[in-house]
Amino acid sequence: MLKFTLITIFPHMLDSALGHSILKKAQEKGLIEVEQVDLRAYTHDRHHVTDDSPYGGGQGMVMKPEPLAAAIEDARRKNAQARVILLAPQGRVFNQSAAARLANEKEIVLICGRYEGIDERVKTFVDEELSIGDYTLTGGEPAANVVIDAVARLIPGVLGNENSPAEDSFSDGLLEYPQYTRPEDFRGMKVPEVLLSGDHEKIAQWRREQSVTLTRQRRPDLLTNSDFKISAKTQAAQAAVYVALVHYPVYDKNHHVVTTAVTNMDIHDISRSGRTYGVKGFYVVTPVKALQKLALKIIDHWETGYGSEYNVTRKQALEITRIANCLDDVIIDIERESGEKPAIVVTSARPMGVRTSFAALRDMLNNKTRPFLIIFGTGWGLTETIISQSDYVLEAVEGYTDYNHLSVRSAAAIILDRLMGRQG
Ligand code: JFT
Repeated sequence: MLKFTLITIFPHMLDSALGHSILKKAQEKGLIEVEQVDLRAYTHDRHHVTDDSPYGGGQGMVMKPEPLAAAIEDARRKNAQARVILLAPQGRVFNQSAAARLANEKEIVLICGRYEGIDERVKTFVDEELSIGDYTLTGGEPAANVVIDAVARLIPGVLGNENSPAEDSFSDGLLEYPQYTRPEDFRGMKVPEVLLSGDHEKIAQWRREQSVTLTRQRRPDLLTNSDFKISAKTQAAQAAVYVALVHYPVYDKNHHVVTTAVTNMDIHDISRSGRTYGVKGFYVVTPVKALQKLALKIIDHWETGYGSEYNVTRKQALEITRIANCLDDVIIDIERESGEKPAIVVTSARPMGVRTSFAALRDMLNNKTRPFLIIFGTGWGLTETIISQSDYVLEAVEGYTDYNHLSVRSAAAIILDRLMGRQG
């Protein structure tokens, strides 16, 4: 049983809201009680005045301290365990976790002011100040209405189904998935096939993906404080991303097509960046057998050899690393693994025509259309042939200087963070 006491100059303002449906039943069942106290009962003048003009001048009126203090003291006398809350635009913003916290109280006193606010000294009589959000109201009553509603529905028995609050929007930090009911076809708009399938596991997965994608698109702020549980969900909703590091064909500094050497540091660092950001596979592309062997030795050492026991995190990173003869083999491998041809994204530090922004590609990855292959060149960059065969040329990573000689492993880390990193 949770008892709310409202202190207000409009003791009937919430009658209608409390007199219907769920909150009405909750009171009938004795799960909550709401008492509305008329602040004017604590005035001693003939006109029951509760407001006065502000010291220092300015427009409007301010709530006088004496009636409010007397009403709070009386409420504390009658409700010994009460938590006294002042609704105020300056209060901490009320959210789902505040609602959950208040649902554990026995007694809550809500002070609802009017006009331009209350005398500052009344704040020493309260336990906390709450605002219901960043918009302006005419007074505290509508805010109290919101607090009562959000808190009451968390009390066991108030909602028919006892475990449904756990499935709400916000309770796991995500927005809720889209809902449908009959008819199956409404004016040409069909209910998503998966919901008709009867496959409960598939339905649960679809809903989770919808929640994550919607939250990323509309309320990314809800994801920033999230834990690893949510980042794993986020991952599930993202397109499969593959990375290729091409050693042939690339240009040398004289614009000749050459094969570059495979380097230990590129393989290690791009593997680790790829593993960090959730890349599905990292392909080291070289037609030179000796260099393939070298790459394999690097991977194998850390995957299965002495290094795998000595450094477990590096083993995990290199698990995504693969060797390929040429880009065509990479594309075939991705198609075999994911069932679809990847969209090809190339990167280049050289100036060129139309480029896709990081934000646009990030959106495409979140909308999970098809797998993506991001190709990085070595030496002086990817050849025109590869660039002309790509679907997207990603914008360049640039500073504000005329010097642009990032190593490919640095560029890869920056680009993966922009496309797949958690954004503060
Ligand atoms: C608003 C409130 C707001 C808001 C208590 C009292 C007077 C009106 C007002 C509005 C702006 C500036 C006074 C209140 C709230 C919110 C709570 C009062 N007003 N000064 N709670 N939650 N978002 N606005 Cl007293």
